[in-house]
Amino acid sequence: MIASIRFILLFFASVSLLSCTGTSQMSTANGGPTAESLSHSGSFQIRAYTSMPDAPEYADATIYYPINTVAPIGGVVVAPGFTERQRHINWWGSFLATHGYAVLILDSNDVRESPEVRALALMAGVRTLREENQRRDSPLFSKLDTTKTAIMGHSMGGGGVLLAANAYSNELSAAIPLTPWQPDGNFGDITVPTLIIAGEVDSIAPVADHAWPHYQSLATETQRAFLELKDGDHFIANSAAQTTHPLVGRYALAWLKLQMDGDERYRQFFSGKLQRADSRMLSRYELED
Ligand code: 9J3
Repeated sequence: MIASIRFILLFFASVSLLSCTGTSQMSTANGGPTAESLSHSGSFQIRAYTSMPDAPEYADATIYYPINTVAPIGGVVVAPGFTERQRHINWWGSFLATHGYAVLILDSNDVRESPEVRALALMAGVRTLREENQRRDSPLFSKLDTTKTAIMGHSMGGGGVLLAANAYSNELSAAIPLTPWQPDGNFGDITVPTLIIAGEVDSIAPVADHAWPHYQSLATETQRAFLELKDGDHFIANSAAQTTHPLVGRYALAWLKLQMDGDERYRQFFSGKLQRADSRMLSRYELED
């Protein structure tokens, strides 16, 4: 049973690998990133696997990774929201892997568990990635830069991202809450660069009660950005929301490249002409850098 589930997962991973390479849009002739290249799958071929040591803080997990990278790569851990499973957010796994990251997508132990518990699951995912770099039989053995780790999560998973970053910023490189849900959040202890992605008409985690006060509670010294999609609902960053993937994917990817990898070529996507080109699609945009 377990074996057949794994087979199916790997089968779907290789199907998405084919479609990823098929739609691959790389960069300009001079090799620099473009808004277009960040909005679609990258150039790396990817694989996925599920057989890794268990962590008590979460249930199953899948790690997506690029196979033809040379330099050590950064890692990203992604948590789903209330009642959700990996499949609701796993497009981030294939998308970010094609752009050169190892991505662990996790299932919470209980689909109803609180953001506090999801924060612990995210940090356990961070440890799992670091341990995969040490484990001789892991596909990621010796492939990771374990000083580069980001966390992402949807809704209560995004609340988990904020709580985890508030408590463990020194273990992280970047945080990206996706339409986060967390009442009464004060995240003034976050020092890690944080990009909050929100939806204007989110009725499950209304921006005025969640994402916006979260953003305002961040310290002004913290590198931070707030991206609110015009007419966006609670699910703009989920697997099914394909029309919003190019936009949310581009900002999240550029945030990781800039803030986690320190690649200054990606700063151009957060201000000036390239960012203003998105005005029509955004109901609010803030950047403090
Ligand atoms: O994770 C989420 O989508 C939060 C949804 C929610 O309404 O939580 C209330 C219990």
